[in-house]
Amino acid sequence: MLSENMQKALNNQIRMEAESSQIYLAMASWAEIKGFEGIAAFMFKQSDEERLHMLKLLKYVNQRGGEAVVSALDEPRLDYTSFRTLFRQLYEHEVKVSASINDLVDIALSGKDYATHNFLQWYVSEQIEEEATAKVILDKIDLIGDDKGGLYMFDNDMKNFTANGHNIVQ
Ligand code: OFO
Repeated sequence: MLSENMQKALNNQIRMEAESSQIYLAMASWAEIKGFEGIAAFMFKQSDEERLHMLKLLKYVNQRGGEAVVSALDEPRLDYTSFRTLFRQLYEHEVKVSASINDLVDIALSGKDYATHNFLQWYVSEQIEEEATAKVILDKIDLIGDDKGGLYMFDNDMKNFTANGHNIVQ
């Protein structure tokens, strides 16, 4: 059985993952409108993954005798000035998610909830990967700047990257 405290924290994370999915979806739609198919494909896929992160948590809460909450979400407020600003926000968002997962681990440990601690290890590893991916992409886009040719090639790279799975981080 989950403690009240743990359940509340997990429910907050459910909301955070759902909002992550919305953020990626908004970014995907923007990139699609701009004609950047590769970036859009990457963002659509990330959005789906975040939804799965949300579902995994929701099912865990219910499975442990708790009650998962499906709450209203904030509309993503993003700065679409450039791809650089977009990817910077993405990276910063993932860093925020990692901090939130770490807080959950803390709560699990201090409440001696070893089952939840064990469950959360999947998220800890996932966040290492997601943060690293976002950082590599951000570094690449920082190099390209606003060069149109560079962006076109980057979009193509993203297309292959999404089609071949996540192996941009070596
Ligand atoms: Fe990328 O955030 Fe989920 O875990």
